[in-house]
Amino acid sequence: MSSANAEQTSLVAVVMGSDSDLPTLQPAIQILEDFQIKAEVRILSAHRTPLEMIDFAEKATSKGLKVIIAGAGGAAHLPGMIASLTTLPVIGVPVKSKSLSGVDSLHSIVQMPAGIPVATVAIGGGLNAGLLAAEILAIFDKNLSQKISQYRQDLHDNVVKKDKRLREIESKNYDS
Ligand code: RP5
Repeated sequence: MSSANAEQTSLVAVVMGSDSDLPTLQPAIQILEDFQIKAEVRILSAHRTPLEMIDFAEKATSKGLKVIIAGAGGAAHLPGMIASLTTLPVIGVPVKSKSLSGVDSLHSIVQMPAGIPVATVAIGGGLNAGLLAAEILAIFDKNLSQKISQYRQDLHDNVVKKDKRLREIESKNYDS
């Protein structure tokens, strides 16, 4: 990270209920870094450290955060509780759980009461959460918007390349 970047205010927070959620959130952290968006990363549990979670959410706007990504598994109350404490957009990431494969996390995060929204991505959807946060910031940042367009172009070109190769060598010889 450059020293200029180190001095920037974090625009996005990536918070998770447990360090066991980190592998799910890491793609969000990485894509934000790739787009040179400074992010604050925290472990804050709605159940184990509720007061720290409240303190974080109540100060989020005043310290300059614009979007919060919150990942949790199981009962997964973290995204919804943070959303109840701030008007910043909250993106919820359901973490795949051991007992119910993350369906519990998904249902918990997505079923918010009217008035307190959480934008919920797929189970394990850390990457899309990071991209969605970048897209929100890009509404007012042309340079960032161009980077996201380039990312989409690269996705497109990659599929076209794979399609070309598949047609050239036939499916039985295709090794993805
Ligand atoms: C949730 O409980 C966390 O978000 C995590 O997904 C789950 C399990 O936590 P650990 O027991 O692995 O710390 O609060």
